[in-house]
Amino acid sequence: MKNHKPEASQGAPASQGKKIRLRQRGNLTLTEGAASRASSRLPLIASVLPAVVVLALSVLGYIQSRPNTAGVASQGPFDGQRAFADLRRLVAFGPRPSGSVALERTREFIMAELRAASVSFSEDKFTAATPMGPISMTNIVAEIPGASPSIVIIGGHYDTKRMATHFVGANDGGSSAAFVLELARVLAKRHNKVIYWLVFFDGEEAIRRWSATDSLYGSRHFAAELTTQETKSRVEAVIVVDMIADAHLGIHRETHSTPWLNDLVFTQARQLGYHQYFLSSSKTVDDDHQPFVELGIPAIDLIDLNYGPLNLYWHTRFDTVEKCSPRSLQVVGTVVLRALSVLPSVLDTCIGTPVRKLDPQLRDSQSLAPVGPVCGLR
Ligand code: 1BN
Ligand code: ZN
Repeated sequence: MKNHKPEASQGAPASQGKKIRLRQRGNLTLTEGAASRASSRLPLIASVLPAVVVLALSVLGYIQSRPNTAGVASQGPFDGQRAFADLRRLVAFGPRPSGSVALERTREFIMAELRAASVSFSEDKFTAATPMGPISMTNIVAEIPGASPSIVIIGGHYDTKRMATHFVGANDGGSSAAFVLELARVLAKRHNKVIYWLVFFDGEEAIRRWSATDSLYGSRHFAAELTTQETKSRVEAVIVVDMIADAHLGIHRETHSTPWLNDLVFTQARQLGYHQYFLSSSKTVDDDHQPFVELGIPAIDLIDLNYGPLNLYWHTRFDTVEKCSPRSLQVVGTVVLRALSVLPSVLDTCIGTPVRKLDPQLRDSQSLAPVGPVCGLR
């Protein structure tokens, strides 16, 4: 009788078992031997799968974190290269946690630069109650005169996170301080419609673990002091920058930030053609703007929350100068300066001086915030 062997089994050694048909998919037929070989590979596949997934995510993360501001042309008075030179000098002080000698040296550097730019400033010293006990902290508050009594605050932190590793915070702590310093130089050379306070916040970082009481020491102290002063009612807006030198820049709309300020800044960015750096999606984070939001003062946080492949450079020893770019500082500087130039007219048109003068309580209400269509911002 003719032997009708399944094709798949032809030529297979007899030791590989009975040639019975086990599974057939299309033209493919598996023998018992082939099935057992396949099932013996399962543990192997299971063991390499996580590595493959990690590799794929890393490649994806790497692709998404490649520098994207390289082609940005220098424009306007904000000098990204000069800010970047400051960032390098800040990093050269090494790790700069609150209360450290390195942060004291950093403060001296910032104050010397402010003096050189003929910007007057004061030191706002306080003792923070932290999980490591009391720590002396100092906000630096520079003031640039303006024609009206209104005040606009631009701030960022200059401390770096206390870490077991050598963490120099080029982006996280370096970029914000360098940015505020460069902005002070630019604004000091102008005749301004409003008063600017440029604030270098100490103690943004948690001493142990981020919580409502272990974080934002400098901005919480500053905001608390502000409530006791007549000046509070004159603070029209607060712009906070954080981690804005990432060579792959991507700033989301931060959801605790005041909506009309987000609209204002992101509209200016869009008009400059910076959609790829100022993104349309949102993220939420607590940062130095939060204490002002809680006081009812319009505030925005411009922060890049994706730093390196899978955010690997954030709060690690990889947060170094090479991961940062002068072009990214340039982009944010140009956008912020444009936003500042339209801000006084937006405040006059949309909130209106008479309302503020009549009822300061009303002024603090978010309902009196400018709304996009009224102000032509959308
Ligand atoms: C920003 C820089 N932050 C800390 N260093 C604030 C933050 C808190 C960012 C939690 C992400 C998560
Ligand atoms: Zn940080």
